[in-house]
Amino acid sequence: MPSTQTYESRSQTHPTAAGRKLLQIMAQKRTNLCLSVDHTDPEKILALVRQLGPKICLLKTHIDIIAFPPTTAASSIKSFTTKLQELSREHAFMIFEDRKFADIGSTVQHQYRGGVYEIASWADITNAHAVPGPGIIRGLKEVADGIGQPRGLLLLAEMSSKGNLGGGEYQQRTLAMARDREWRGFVMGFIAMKEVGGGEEGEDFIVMTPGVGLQVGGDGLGQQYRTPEEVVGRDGCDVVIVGRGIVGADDPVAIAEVYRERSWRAYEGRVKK
Ligand code: BMP
Repeated sequence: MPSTQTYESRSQTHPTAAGRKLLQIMAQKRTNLCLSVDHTDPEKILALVRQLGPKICLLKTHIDIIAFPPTTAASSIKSFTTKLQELSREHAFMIFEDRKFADIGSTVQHQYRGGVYEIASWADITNAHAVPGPGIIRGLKEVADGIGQPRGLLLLAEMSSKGNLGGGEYQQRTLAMARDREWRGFVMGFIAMKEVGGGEEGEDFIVMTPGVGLQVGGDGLGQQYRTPEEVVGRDGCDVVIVGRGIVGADDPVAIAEVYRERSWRAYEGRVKK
């Protein structure tokens, strides 16, 4: 059964600091919309985020698709991520770098902390595949613990794309990995298509779901879209992730409001049941 607890009440008890903060923002701003700002031009991204900041609880980035000017890449990246952080404070949203880490613990530590992106320094939330086993979580957590700010991790339990290998037994084993007490304050939830877990005492995984459109459909490359009502109301997901449905629209602000409103109403319907 989809969770009928409100975001507000979950924000008091969620086992991770990042989760408590996110749920609080969602309740205060009345939004469960995450903007996936899948654009390659850094200036366009900043302009969109300035416009859409008030409507979202979370901004999802793919830092490695952005075309930073090559000669000044490092300083451009730093100034870009600093501006995103300023906007996140101004408009009260969190930042989720959709990095999908998938390597051994030692390698992901470098990828999370270092390189040109220094993801751990600016992204409140990131995600990882469970394929490598628990060492990936341990590695990421060690980096997160050294940051001094709330940092949360989502595990990919299943994907929105057709034919993905997640779900089923893979998801059960990912859930078992997430439940380990060692990272209770770090693993905040899942990328999944419906509610996950909740069967154990004090457990509360935030489920974020991509593949959301205003109607059911696809993109010709495997992406599958469901509506906010299906995702939040019927299947008990918490955060709706929308990319091209907003970024590619003629009027992103108006469309973002439609997504926000429909996703929020679906949530209200769910918690009132
Ligand atoms: P769009 O709404 O334009 O289809 O974009 C979905 C976004 O969510 C993309 O950034 C994609 O990388 C991400 N995503 C997804 O579509 N399915 C998943 O299972 C996991 C994702 O992170």
